[in-house]
Amino acid sequence: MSHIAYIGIGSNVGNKVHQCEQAIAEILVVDNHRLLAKSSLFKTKPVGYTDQDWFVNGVIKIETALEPLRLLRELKLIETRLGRKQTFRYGPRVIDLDILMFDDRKIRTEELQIPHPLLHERQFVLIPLAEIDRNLIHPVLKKSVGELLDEIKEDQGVERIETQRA
Ligand code: PH2
Ligand code: MG
Ligand code: MG
Repeated sequence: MSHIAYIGIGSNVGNKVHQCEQAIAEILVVDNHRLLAKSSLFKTKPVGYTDQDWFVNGVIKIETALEPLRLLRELKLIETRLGRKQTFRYGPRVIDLDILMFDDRKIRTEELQIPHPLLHERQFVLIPLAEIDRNLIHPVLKKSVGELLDEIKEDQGVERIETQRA
């Protein structure tokens, strides 16, 4: 069985763009993973804990044969390989790989929450996600990514990085 997963990518320590690109490359060498779409990368203001450096964020859409928990474990392995150390919640990270959506599954366990529970509040997720799939429906909120984005009134500080191919 193959599945569709959207993965959020973020970095705010070291060579941020390079680490995001490296993480994408590593995700794609996992068996049976196929890239379906890749957003631009964005320079984004930190959300949650604000006393830290700005982030680079992006989103990819992949086809995967893995079940969500297996995919999560692969992503954790890649985070560790790229040098992520445990800090504090919302704190600085070399790389962060989050499963944003997985088919139209709803999962709420200690280890894994899908859709990502903060996705709808965060322009650094919704803007790249909308670039890929503005009509994607959030299976819990039953609204499209475009609608969720339009509901956020404030500017959270998300700027497309211009030096890349669209
Ligand atoms: N990740 C967080 C907390 N805050 N802010 C931005 N701009 N980008 C992130 O990826 C991010 C964040 C926790 O995962
Ligand atoms: Mg995260
Ligand atoms: Mg994470």
